Amino acid sequence: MRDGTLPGVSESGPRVVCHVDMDCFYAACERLREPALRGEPLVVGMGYESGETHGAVATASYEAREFGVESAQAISEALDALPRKVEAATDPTLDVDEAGFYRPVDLEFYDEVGAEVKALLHEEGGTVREVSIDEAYLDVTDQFDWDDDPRAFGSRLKRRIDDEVGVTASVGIAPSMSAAKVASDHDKPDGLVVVEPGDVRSFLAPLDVEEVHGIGPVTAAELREMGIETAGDLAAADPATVGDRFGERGREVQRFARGEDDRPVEPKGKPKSLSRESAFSNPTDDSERKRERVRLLATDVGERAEREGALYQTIGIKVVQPPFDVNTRARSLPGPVEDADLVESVALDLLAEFADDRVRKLGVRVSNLSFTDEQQASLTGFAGDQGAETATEPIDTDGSTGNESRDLADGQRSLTEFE
Ligand code: DCP
Ligand code: MG
Repeated sequence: MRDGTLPGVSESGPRVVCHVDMDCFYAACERLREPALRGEPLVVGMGYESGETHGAVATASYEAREFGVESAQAISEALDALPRKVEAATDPTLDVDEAGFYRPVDLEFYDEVGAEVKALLHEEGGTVREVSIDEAYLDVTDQFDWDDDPRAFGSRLKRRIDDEVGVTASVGIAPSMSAAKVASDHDKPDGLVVVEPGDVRSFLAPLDVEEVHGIGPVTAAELREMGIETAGDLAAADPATVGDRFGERGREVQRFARGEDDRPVEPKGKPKSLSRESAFSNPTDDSERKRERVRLLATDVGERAEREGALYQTIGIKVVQPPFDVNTRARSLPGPVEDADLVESVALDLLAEFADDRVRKLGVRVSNLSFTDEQQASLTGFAGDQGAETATEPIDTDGSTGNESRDLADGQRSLTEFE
């Protein structure tokens, strides 16, 4: 950056960065092949099977969210809030209008739909950073500048996604990645929020600090304890205090809160590890519940590795005991494998040590990756960006560790270092 240049402003003027995030993505995909589900409360469950009560909510349509159903909830809990239509139809104590539809996750199909959206973004000619199955950044500075009509560009992009793929996206357009990300989330679903270069800080200022890119619920709670409730409070806080408490990443999110973010939109490299974590709504020492959760996580990680063409030589787990005691265990294999059953059995084996312990959160990870198909690996990111937290690393932003992790618990993703 040249002296006297505003952050996010290159020699050619402020960048035009779009963040695209699909609305209730898995549910939108289900509606694509089953149009009767449109407008209905719809829950997509991971580890869920038709008619059963096990598994966890991957996503819920906005209609289902009105009943209090949310990502990472146990399906049994979701069913209490929103019974199945079929059951409501035969049970006189239930109201069919207050019931919904449940479908199991079909990642392969969602991946295809996600890839269609990404292909369309690539066609726009800018630089695309694919972040997850339903999310990407697009830098169109070379195609477009702020004197053109960014809102018209965003509308056209949304219309294309809707017409050509059949799902709705929320789009944020701003001069930086972090501001574009907040903008796309600001008016979901079907949102289009444009934040002009001079307006970033004032746009962010009134927002809850948790909405700042890279801040998850745990950090937000800590910040609130320090009297920092809004992005504006964080922007105005003493950088030394923030730095002492949260380290370099704390300073980075403070810069985001100030609208300072020079990170270029770069195409995504290959991950170094793949992981998934999930918190219990209440800590549990029930060994079968823990095993069941690890099975779900292992299946998900195994499937993702398969889709990304990743072989792994290390399988690990993470066990968080209340309040924030993070334990990791890993086992190395003699050579690289792609074997989802092995991920499950090794993960369960590693979990045995914690069979009697109270546990708040569990994670499964494969690492030491090699790729069978490099092309595919870079095209189909499932998880990735930022947000989720661990006690050891209270603030997480999309850095360059290359460790992709999805947090089933709080619906955010992270590049959390596992060890
Ligand atoms: N997902 C998941 N578990 C979570 C969060 C998400 O399996 N804890 C899956 C299902 C989502 C998809 O990832 O459809 C995309 O995640 P988002 O956080 O973008 O959530 P949605 O697209 O479902 O909803 P929104 O409209 O809020 O973006
Ligand atoms: Mg989404």
